[in-house]
Parts: sequence; C-alpha cells; structure tokens
Amino acid sequence: MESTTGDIQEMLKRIAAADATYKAFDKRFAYGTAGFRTLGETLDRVCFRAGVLAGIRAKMDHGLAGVMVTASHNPKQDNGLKIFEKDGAMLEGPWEKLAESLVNTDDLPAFLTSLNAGQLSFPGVSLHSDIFTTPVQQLPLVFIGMDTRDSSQRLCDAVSQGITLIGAYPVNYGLVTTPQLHWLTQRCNELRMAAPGDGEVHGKVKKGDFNEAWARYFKEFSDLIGDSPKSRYETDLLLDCANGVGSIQFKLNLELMAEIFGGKDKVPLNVTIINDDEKPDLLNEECGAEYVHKDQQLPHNFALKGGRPGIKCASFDGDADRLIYFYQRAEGEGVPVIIDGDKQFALILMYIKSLLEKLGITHSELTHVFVQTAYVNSRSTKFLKAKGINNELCPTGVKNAHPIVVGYDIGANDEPNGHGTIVCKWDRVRGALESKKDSVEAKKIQAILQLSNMTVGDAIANLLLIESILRDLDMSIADFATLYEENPSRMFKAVVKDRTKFKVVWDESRLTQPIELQNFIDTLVSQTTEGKAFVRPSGTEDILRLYAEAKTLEEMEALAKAILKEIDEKYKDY
Ligand code: NG1
Ligand code: ZN
Repeated sequence: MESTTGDIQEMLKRIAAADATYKAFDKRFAYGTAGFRTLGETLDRVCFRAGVLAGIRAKMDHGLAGVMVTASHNPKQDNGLKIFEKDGAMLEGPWEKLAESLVNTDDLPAFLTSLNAGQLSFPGVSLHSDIFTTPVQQLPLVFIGMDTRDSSQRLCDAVSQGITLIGAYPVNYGLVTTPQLHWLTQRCNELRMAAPGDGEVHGKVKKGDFNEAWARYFKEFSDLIGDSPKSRYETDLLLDCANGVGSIQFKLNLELMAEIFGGKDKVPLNVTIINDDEKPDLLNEECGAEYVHKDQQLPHNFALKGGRPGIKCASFDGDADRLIYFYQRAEGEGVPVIIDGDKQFALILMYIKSLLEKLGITHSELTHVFVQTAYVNSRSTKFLKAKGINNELCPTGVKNAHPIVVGYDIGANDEPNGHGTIVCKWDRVRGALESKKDSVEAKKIQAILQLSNMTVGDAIANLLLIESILRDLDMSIADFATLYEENPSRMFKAVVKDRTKFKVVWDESRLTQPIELQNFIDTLVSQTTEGKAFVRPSGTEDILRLYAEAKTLEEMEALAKAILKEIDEKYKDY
C-alpha cells in the first residue's frame, strides 16, 4: 500500500525525534572492510542510522537483510556493525557508499527525502520502490545478532529502532556468531524463495537450526568414515573460545552431537573448552585466534584444563569467524606451532582434489581455485603449485576474493589469520559426480562441502570440517603442521603521516608509489635467501603494514629491520 504524504511526514518526524536522542560525534564514520568499527561508546547513532539503512535495503530486494553487531577480534571497548545481503553475502559495494553517507549526514530526514525523490543518487544503487512504503507481500525483515560485548545489547536496540521506524521488521537472534547469522539469513531467503506465498516463513528459522544442521553434517560425514581405529588422529581437542559468543554456540553443537551420536562417548571428537567466560571484560584478552596468530603466544588458561606439549588446540576469535589451530611443541615453550588459515585450506583443497582424482574427474570437468592474499607464505605457494592446486592472489578483504571464487565450480578463499571458506556450485558438483554417486569418494566430497558454511568464513563449521578430514586421513596435529614448512615470517606496523599516499598494485604485493621504496625492497629481497617482503597501507588501521619472510629467522628480521629503517628515515612524512 502506498504511503500518503501525511504518513511519510509522520514517519520522518519520528525518525528525527529518535535520531536526536543519540549523541553526535565530530568525526566521519567509515564503512571499511569490516563495516563500521570503532569505540563502542561512539556508535549509538551510527547503529540507529544503519538500522534505517538496513530496513531500506530489505525493502528493496525481496524483503531481507542482516545486521551483525560485533567488533570481532578487536579490543572489548570497540564495537562495530556489518550489514549483509539476503543471501548472506557482504553488503554490495555501492550500498556501502550509501550507508556511509546516510550514517554521516547532518540532516537525516532531509537525506531520506532527497534519496527517495532521486535528488541524491549513488552509482550502482537502484531504489526501485519507495523507501517509505512497506511492501505487504513479503515483509521487509532484518535479521540481527550480536556478540558478548558490554555495548552490544544497547547498540542492537538502536539498530532495531532504526529498522522499525523506517517501516521494516527486526528479527532479533541475540547472541549468535557472525557466520551463524549470515547462514540464518540466507536460510530464510531460501525458504522464502521456495514458498513465496508464505508470509510467516521467517518464524520457522530458529537460531538452533544452525547448530542442528552442523551436528548432523558432522555425523553424516562420520558415518562415511566408519569407526575403524585410528593410530594418529587425536580425538581430544583443547578449544580456546576467546571468551566470546563462540563458546555459547559451540557448546550447543557439542550437546546436539552427543544426542545424534547416541552419547558423548560415541562422538569421535572430545572437546575441552577454555576461555568460555562470557564476561565482556575478558573478551579477546590474551586469548583467541588473533592473539595466538599475531602475537604468537599460547592463550591464557592454556594449562588450566590439560594444555601441554603435543595436545591439539584451536582458537576462535570473538565472533567465531576465525579459526587458528596450534600446539605447544615442548614443555615451557611459549611460542606455539601454528597452523594458519592457508594451511587449513591447503589441507581441505588437497583432500577434495585427491578424491576427485580417485574418481578420474579432471580440472576441466570440475574447476577449482584457491584464492589467497599476498600474505601467503611462499612455501605455501610452492606447495600448492607442486600439488596442482590452482592458486590466485587477491587484495585483502573477503569481498575481493568473492568475484574470483564464483568463477569456478569449487572455490576457496582464506587469510592466514584464520578467516576462510570453501564454496561450490552444487549443480555442477552433483552433475560431475552423477555417474559415480554411489562411490564413497563422491559421497565424501558432498559431505565435506556440506560441512562448509558457504555464506562466510565460519570457525565452528571449519573446525568440524577439518576434524572430519584429519580423522579420515588419520592425521595428528603434528602431521597437519608438517603438511609443508613455512619460512619464518612476520607482520610489522609502520606509522607514516599519510598512508593513502602509498599506492599498490592490484594484489597489493608491490608498491607503485613511492617507486623508490619498492626498488629498495626489491634489492634487499634479491639479496635474501627465499626473501619476500611487501608494504601496503592497512584498510582498517592508520598504519602501513610490512610483511617480511626469509629462509631463516635472522634473515627475515634483518630484512624487516632494514625496510622499517628506510621507511622511518625517508618516508615518514612522505
Ligand atoms: P588490513 O588492516 O586491511 O590489513 C585486516 C586484516 C584482514 C582482515 C581485515 C578485516 C591482516 C594482514 N589484515 O585488514 O585480513 O581480517 O583486517 O578485519 O591480517
Ligand atoms: Zn571475527
């Protein structure tokens, strides 16, 4: 039903009144790689306005969008918000621009009026219906979720208010992991597409559907392997949940797995959880995937529940979309042996590729790609090449990998920090497997792909997927770590006056400006055994990042030191 002018004026009045209750800050909020992300106490108005935007997004396109309130692995005082599409994919680029303008406008009602009248336009955004009208056929819904931060509930309420006042409907899932919310949103979208007349479909999407689905997928794969004894695979796993929402959700998975398998002792995975305190004060504090990976430290409480040399361990980050595997090599050693995202996905792709080879399915029949960032260790690249895994680089950020991945039948993308996913075109996979569909290999391929959360990188899904493969291949955590041996590498930060002046080639592996700095790096790298180094401006922090790698730790450190010195001496004020 069309809104009358009076209705619209009334709606705008309410929006203006609510907007005025939120504190404005004298700064521009940017929609970066991870959405809006900064100090939680500055985000109330941003969240209210982003709620308005998400409501509009849902109205435009078959009535569905998602908003997750989280700052992931970042410190507890931060918070953030990410908007995503009905199929669980990241918000479309042009809409990000609109979101940023709307959130930062001086006059929200005037902005909305101009937007609706077409006086304000954003390339790539097509508003094919009135933003103030609520379609009745398929209600515009926005699925909302949050992590365990102090500010999350308050910010979620602000998001809900924005959604409601623009005439859309918030569906609040409370404490969920980021990938869980992406999946629930696309699940609802799928059900809606299957039953377009059913206006109540969303009521059938429960947050536990996610946990149930993955418990079942894990069991289905497990049934294919059978329970023959394993000599190397370790069923015990020590899991660090970063004191975040991942522990709440994964415990549900474990309960459901115990039910499905007919008892906890029948589940071929025995998880002991550490850092499962939901107190917001402890979130990501000396624990979690980012801490273990970047600081190269064992998480807090490691030894509390049986952590010791050789024990298989893993860490989630604060919203459970990153996963890092690790173990302690020897008593007293603080630096863990880390199995990063690249190695996890090398294992997954190798596994699938070997099953395809057993079935005689070639690359041209079912294409695959593994998309990584310039941060990949060069030993990983060599390994993948030797194994015949088709490998491409893309700039940092999932949205950059997505367009490449969808060009293949099976595609994975990851970042060393533990974020990654594998997706497929089900019709192509099923088509290629059709004549062999009764073989155990074909069943395993499908069961493994089913274990992947194809909407976004998911720590819970990836853990169950990787454990399934390790068990089938009868591999220990030490075997996993030695899949290939990385060169020593590290990331460094350099502060410069204006990082935007540093320009890079598309895949970020080289500077195009200042070219003298790139030449300097090239010369040093050519003098270093298996040297690799690059500098790029961070997309999320006001710094330059330097990646350095070499055959030995000493050479790597010397390489990094020389580049940092050069930046400090010649490019600080560039
Ligand atoms: P920037 O700050 O652009 O390097 C960082 C991570 C990304 C990704 C984003 C979003 C590294 C080197 N970079 O990006 O992988 O996670 O944050 O959170 O880890
Ligand atoms: Zn995260």
